[in-house]
Amino acid sequence: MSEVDGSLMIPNSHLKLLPDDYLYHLGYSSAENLIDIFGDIKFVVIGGSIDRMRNFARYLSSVTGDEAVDLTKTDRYIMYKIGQTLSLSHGIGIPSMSILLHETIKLLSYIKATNTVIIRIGTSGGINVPAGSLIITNRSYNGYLEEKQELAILGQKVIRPTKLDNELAKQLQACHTDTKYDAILGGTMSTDDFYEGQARADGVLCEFSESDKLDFLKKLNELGIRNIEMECTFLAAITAICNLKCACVCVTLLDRLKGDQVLVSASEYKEFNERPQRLIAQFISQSLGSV
Ligand code: R2B
Ligand code: URA
Repeated sequence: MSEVDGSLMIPNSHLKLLPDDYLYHLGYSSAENLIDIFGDIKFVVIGGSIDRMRNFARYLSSVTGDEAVDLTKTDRYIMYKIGQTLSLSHGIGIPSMSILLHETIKLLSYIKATNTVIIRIGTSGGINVPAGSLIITNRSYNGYLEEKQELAILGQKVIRPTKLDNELAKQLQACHTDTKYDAILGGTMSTDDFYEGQARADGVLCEFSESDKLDFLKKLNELGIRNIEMECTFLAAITAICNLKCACVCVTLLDRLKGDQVLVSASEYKEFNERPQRLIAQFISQSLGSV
């Protein structure tokens, strides 16, 4: 297997010792004929919310004409198959999303998938951009402003680089046609907390001043960071190791230089959530040659 031929790389040699691998949170086993069910998958689109990913499945189905088939087997994550695309929910934050990614990437390896693209569509807090902007991540930072993903493993800090496919990011940006808002390539900071970790002063705890907060948010701006969310670093790190192309496209719900509270109306929230979906449906249908 090599990077050049688009094969997946799963570095864990222990997996070869398993007679069967039960993907517990997805509810599928390698003992099943996964190729019959998932064999043609080329795109995996993931997002935090169940409703968003169900809506995306239905929307993509309306664009490509492929039926949206509900393949959900557990109460943890939803899974729809729409032709060659899987639409999966991942919950909030890296601990929830990482489980989904481990099991989904193993599933892709069991069907011998090649050249698969994984795209996260989500929401985020913007930095110096109008609410409703689309940010396509080109650099993925953790809360220490490093392009790294950290995890405690066997009592040790394991650090992995975060790397995204900038060609894919540019291809996605080229799919943007709506003139009402911009699709911007920019840095994304991922945090393990929505409140203090994202420099919010409206949580239960807050030990920094308003001016410390603004200094930090301005520092993000100077680094080219355009949004803050809670998953991108792990996505970028694991997909780089496994030789999977990945992208992260998030709509901003507010400009964090102007405040902490997310105050978008229900109708605005719905329309903002549809923005990444429209971009990705356009990209997938273009890639499949169905438009
Ligand atoms: C963006 O929105 C969620 C928190 O509200 C989280 O999943 C994220 O990354
Ligand atoms: N999601 C986040 O993680 N942060 C925000 O500010 C908004 C949505």
